[in-house]
Amino acid sequence: MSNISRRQILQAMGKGLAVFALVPFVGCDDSSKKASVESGLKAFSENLVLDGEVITGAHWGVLKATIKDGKVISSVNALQNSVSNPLHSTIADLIYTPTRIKYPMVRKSYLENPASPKPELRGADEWVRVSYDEAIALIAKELKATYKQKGKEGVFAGSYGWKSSGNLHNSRILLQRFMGMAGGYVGVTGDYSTGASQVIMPYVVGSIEVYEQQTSYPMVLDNSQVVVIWGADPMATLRNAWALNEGTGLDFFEKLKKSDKTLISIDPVRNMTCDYLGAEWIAPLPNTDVALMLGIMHTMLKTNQYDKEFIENYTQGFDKFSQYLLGKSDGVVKDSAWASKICGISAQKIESLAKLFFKNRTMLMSGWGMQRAHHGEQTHWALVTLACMIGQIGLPGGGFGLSYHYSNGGSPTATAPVVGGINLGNVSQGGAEWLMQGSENNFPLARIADALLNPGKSIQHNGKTITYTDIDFIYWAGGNPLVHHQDTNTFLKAWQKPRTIVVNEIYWTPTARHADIVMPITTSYERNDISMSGDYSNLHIVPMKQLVEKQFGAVDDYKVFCDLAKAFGVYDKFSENKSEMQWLEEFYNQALTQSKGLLLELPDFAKFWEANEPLQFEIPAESEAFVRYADFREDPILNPLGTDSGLIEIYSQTIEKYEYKDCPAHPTWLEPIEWLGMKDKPAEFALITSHPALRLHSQLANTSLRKEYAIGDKEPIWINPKDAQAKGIKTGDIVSVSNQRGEVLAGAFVTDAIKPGVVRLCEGAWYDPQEPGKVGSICKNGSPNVLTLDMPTSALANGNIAHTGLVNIKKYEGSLEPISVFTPPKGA
Ligand SMILES: Nc1nc2c(c(=O)[nH]1)N[C@H]1C(S)=C(S)[C@@H](COP(=O)(O)OP(=O)(O)OC[C@H]3O[C@@H](n4cnc5c(=O)[nH]c(N)nc54)[C@H](O)[C@@H]3O)O[C@H]1N2
Ligand SMILES: Nc1nc2c(c(=O)[nH]1)N[C@H]1C(S)=C(S)[C@@H](COP(=O)(O)OP(=O)(O)OC[C@H]3O[C@@H](n4cnc5c(=O)[nH]c(N)nc54)[C@H](O)[C@@H]3O)O[C@H]1N2
Ligand SMILES: [Mo]
Repeated sequence: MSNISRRQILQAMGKGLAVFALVPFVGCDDSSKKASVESGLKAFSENLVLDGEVITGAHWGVLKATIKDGKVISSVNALQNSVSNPLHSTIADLIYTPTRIKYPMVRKSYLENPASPKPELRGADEWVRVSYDEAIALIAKELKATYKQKGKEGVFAGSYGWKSSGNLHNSRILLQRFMGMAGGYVGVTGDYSTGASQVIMPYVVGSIEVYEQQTSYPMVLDNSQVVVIWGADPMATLRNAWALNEGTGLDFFEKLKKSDKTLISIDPVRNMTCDYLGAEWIAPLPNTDVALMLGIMHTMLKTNQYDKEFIENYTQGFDKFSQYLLGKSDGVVKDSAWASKICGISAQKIESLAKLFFKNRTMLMSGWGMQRAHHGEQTHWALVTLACMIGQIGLPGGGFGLSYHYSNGGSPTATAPVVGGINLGNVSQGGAEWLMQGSENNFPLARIADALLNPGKSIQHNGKTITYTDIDFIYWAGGNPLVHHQDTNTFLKAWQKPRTIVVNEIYWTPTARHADIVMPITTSYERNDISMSGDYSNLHIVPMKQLVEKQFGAVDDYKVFCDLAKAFGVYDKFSENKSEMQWLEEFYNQALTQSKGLLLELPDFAKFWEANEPLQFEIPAESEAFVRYADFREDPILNPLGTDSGLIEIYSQTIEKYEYKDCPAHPTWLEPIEWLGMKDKPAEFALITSHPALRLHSQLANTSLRKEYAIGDKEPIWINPKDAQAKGIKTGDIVSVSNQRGEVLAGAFVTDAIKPGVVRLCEGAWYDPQEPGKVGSICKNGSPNVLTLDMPTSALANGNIAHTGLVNIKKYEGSLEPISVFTPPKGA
């Protein structure tokens, strides 16, 4: 790897290509062929490598693919990381899997009569192959019909999802760019990841906090004495990042493991990270962390072991909050004994944590699973308040961090120019004003089923009223809502409401199977792109050269939307008449221009592209020494936070004014709708639906990695030995997991790495109904969202509550049908 500073770059360009046999690209349309000639790029740029190594990238890393006779045979990390990532090996599987969608397909009843397309047959109907041109014409015709009947309020293009990395082939942005130019659309606000936290944090600390640079990993290594990993599993979740993963987070945790710091993991599951670090495992009942934190804070208050100066100078509202802690406002003293009864951790332990945190330089690193829960806003608010009492926010290695486990949030930022990317189009240049209007009916993403089912209904959201529109046309590109959304059976009903559903997909995912029109999309290895590594570090600019020919009839999302744009007369605006390579050159040139101001010498685009190597940038000492909130701590008057008071708000007067019953004005313990401590439990076990270590959500489920975790060809469910014994369940048994919302089959994994009373079934298992198309069918593969609740966290954030919910579990004695979701559906 070449560290791009000054002259080294030119040397780096000389190292190079182990290239080989080349053939011209196929599948580009005429304009792009002409354009690539015009742009004057050399053979490497215009031809595929048939034998050799090519650099590319994905959410899971910067990768080097080995190609033989025009086929990818293996892929490995292209960077030098100390911790390996099993996801790196998946490129060949992803290209050649039999789950690929080969050609444009239309659901039979839809093709027969698009005006009355029998939406109840989605997921059950046969598929009919149509030509690419027919598919484009059909989508265009029906979209125009919907615009005419329902206006832009009838068209949904929120299309949430993790798609593939790459700054041009960004399916969701391409979709919305097209829709904005074609006539407008209803979109969404927020996301599934941090739905609660990103809405409450601006009231508390003045920024969304969850996607921001953390006190750097080096500062933690140098200064923290106690590191608490609170509801996070970074050794699993740092295998992926939003752009290309530079792997620095996993490397950091390896160093942390070797350090002599006190490491604690607070999680109902003894997760991968806890095991890897050999950390102390403290296991609260799911959804009870707020009670645990209140118990710790009450102890600190009572023993007078908290930082009064910090509270005084940097926060506001502690007086009201302390009244609550002491029970003066509600008659309930939040002492360690009270907390212990709720969270299941001994009072003694709670008290010892209070002391440990206060006496040592302590970093509280929190994951997001615990805010993906009923009243999830409270969890991080309570955590920040605890960090305020400890008083180390803004000190090296102290305070709290909400993104150490995600996209390498503690990776220091390099001095790097930033590569451009495709955007929604220029709204200010007239003629596209609907892009602005398109947003007025946006609703919080996780309310999608509610929105589809209840047009005209108004909900409260973050101090505003939002009214759902009557959605009749859905276009999804780059996400898997049939798998990612909570309460699949309610979602299936909602999914029957629109007249038309178009899905751009690479694979026959559950979502593609439940669409009307499916467009076959290329993997990111079948197109040219560019990206950067490091969501926070900007560590590399990475060329993503096409590895292999487009498979079957697969096309790029870009081409689909170019052709739809033609049908709507907005092609010039949409494409700016640029070819793929011209876009990439333009994005790269944005970085090139910036690089001058940074006194960096970058190669021109052609040289960069031909070099087939990531450009790496240097990390300056001041980035290594970054301490979040240091400037605020230094001078809260000169550097106020973006909150109402400029201080950390432990009590929010704005939230008080909203008068939401489910989101009071200071961190509060509120019982979740379903939890282990409730009276009259509707089911016996708490269900946790963590992010899977060997997938990215539902992505990679169709690779050979599945063999490493599937049990009885199903998603594994973790269950404690005590519970397993009581139910007569052994590892390897097929179990039925059910509640009032649905039933799934899963493969039992009996382990003491989970707290008794709790089971874990990871999100992302492909929904595989025993009776396709039937609402309420058993899922043969164990998709956890069949069991989760589709309710908002509160009226403040309306986030999803995927980690809240109870289930029953028993050995399955019925007949077993083979898994079918990895075989293309009938007609395909
Ligand atoms: N129970 C439960 N549910 C959860 C969660 C949980 O913790 N528990 N977590 C939630 C969270 S945080 C998230 S982020 C969501 C994730 O939900 P999603 O982001 O929807 O999940 P993915 O499996 O990444 O889906 C991405 C899809 O895009 C497709 N794709 C990839 N590249 C391209 C491309 O270039 N073009 C097109 N057209 N398609 C492409 C992939 O094949 C895949 O089907 O799930 C949420 N759901
Ligand atoms: N390998 C891999 N990496 C990923 C992803 C993936 O799918 N696979 N997804 C990416 C995305 S989009 C996101 S949003 C992030 C997700 O990152 P997170 O949201 O942090 O991940 P989760 O697995 O949902 O939850 C983390 C931990 O919280 C624990 N937990 C659940 N409920 C509770 C609780 O009530 N209290 C406590 N203390 N702990 C609890 C779980 O057991 C789990 O170990 O990861 C990203 N990275
Ligand atoms: Mo996420």
